[in-house]
Amino acid sequence: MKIIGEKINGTRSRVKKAVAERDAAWIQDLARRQAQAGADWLDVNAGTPPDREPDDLAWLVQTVQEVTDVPLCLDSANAHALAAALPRVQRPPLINSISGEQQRLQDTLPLARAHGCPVIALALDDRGIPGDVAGRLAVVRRVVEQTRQAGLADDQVYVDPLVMALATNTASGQVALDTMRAICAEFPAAHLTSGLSNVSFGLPARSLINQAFLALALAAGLDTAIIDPLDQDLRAMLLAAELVLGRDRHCRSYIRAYRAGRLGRHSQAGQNDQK
Ligand code: THG
Repeated sequence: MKIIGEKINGTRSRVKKAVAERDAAWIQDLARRQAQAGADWLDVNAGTPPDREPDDLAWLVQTVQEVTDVPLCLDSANAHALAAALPRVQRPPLINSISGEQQRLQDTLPLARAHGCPVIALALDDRGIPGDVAGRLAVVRRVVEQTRQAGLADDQVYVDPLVMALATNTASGQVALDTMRAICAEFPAAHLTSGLSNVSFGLPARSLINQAFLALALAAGLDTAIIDPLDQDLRAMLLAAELVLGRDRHCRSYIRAYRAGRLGRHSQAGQNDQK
């Protein structure tokens, strides 16, 4: 599975402060740590009002690129912010995101095409986020029709079924998982991504919930996720789940992580077992 590092997100109060104060060193440390932890992309989300967002996102892009070569995932619903950021990116970014919202499709899809970027496509439209699988699938069908018309191959599209908090609706995990399976079956060439940590908002011991959801989502076809790459327990679960699903040839990644002491307290237990 590919990892999009979630931590540079202006909805987090510490990040919001760093963006407001143009605290480059603090942002760069967060970028470096996620890159070192193996993130495949770094999400950058300014989280500021629409009038500030173009400047703030452009600043984030430049700041992060000064310390890492990891490509960016430009996280904004605002086409003006994306347009300000895109000329500054050094490597093709992932655009996060388009959706079935008419205006957003009209404004953002041409940007993706002009810059040759893959896009994340959300299962929501002008009427909101459909509550059931059939509704989400119908939205995704319409969006994929548009991405195809714009000349984007399906493997340039990362479909996001949208993961909502379990704390507000205990069916939201199941709806997301069923939507993943349906999308996988209908659009086998498209990628499947998710903001995984959304599922645990408002609940205690969040990492545990994220871990359970990650294992189930991998089985449902998830191949990319927006996660905290610094969460060691989550990373250990990812290695174990991929191994169980037969996606780790010769168990190589799992064993390498074990030898490097990256399986946390479980590696200790393992050593004791062998005595
Ligand atoms: N889909 C897509 N993009 C997305 C989301 C999605 N971008 C934003 C969000 N959802 C994914 N990113 C986050 C980032 C942080 C958290 C959750 C999702 C989060 N942070 C904790 C907090 O702020 O309390 C903990 C942060 C910390 O201290 O590390 O929960 O669904 N396409």
